[in-house]
Amino acid sequence: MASNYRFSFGPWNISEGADPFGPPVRPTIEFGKKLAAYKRLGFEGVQLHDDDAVPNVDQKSAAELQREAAALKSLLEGEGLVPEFVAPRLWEDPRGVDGGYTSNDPQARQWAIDRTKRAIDIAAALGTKLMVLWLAREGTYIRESKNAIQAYGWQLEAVNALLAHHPEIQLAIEPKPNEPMDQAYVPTIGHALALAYRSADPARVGGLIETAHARLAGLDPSDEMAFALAAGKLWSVHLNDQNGLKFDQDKSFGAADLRGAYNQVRILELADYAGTRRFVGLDVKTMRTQKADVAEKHLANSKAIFLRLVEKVRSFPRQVEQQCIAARDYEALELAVLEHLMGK
Ligand code: GLO
Ligand code: MG
Repeated sequence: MASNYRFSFGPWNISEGADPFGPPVRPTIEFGKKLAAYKRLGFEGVQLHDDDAVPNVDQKSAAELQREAAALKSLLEGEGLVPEFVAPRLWEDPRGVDGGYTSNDPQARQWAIDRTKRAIDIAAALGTKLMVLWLAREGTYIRESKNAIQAYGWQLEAVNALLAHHPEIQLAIEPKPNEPMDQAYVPTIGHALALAYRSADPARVGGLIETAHARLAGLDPSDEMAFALAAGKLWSVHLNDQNGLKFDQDKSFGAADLRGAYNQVRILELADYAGTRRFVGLDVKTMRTQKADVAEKHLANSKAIFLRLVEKVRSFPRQVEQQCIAARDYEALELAVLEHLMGK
């Protein structure tokens, strides 16, 4: 039944390999060609930035947004694909240089809200209710540059304005503690859900947990997921991996910490996440060294590892778990887990 899971990724997960120290190393693959990869790799869900769905969002009229989003909707339907969510890409626009919703510049704040409303219109035209807010530049490089109390207020105002814009839109906040900013205002799912509960409609604000982001916050991704799951607010995941505290690596799922990956799968299994029909998103990055003709392996491998780990979770001997817990013999439980993972 492992095939119950639905998988998704975004077009940015097939990339040219540029990094802050060097140019692209692989040719650009046009969006239409990327769509073919979804089927080939067994993915059903397409995660979209607003400008992945409709290029040059800011320059388009409302009618153009509708028309282009409707065209994409038919294209996806024709391919048997489902748009999972739309995310406003505020961080690439010069107006969002110092944040959008929390910029000190009132014009920039207004632009950020207006741009996100356009992204909501795109989501509605595509037929998805889910919007992901990765609050990339909502934070500071130096603490003295903003009034953080005021910034939290502005963030709440923005969330409420977005909820008011469309009665059905659901906002999944994707926390990340740093990068590009030194310090982000919503570093963990706890911060995200506090914002949700303070909003005008808490039922429509939840979260998306990314493995690497939790690790960068020094937290365990499966516990972050559990916190959201306990509140019925884990609306998507970005599974990947992270080798310690450094830049956001987006490594293939399980590549750095297999046991941590096992525990993320375990928590999703305990919550019957597959039964919710929500997607398992893989926000993984191709290694820069990977040649163009084998540059999709990070997606294929991450999905394969996920499914192998589903089998591992399901085949773990329950009576051993119960006996060890009853005896409070966690050393024995730990060995049993390690042996199970090693295939004994
Ligand atoms: C970057 C984020 C990014 C978002 C995506 C959707 O660190 O993980 O990939 O998930 O832009 O908003
Ligand atoms: Mg992500």
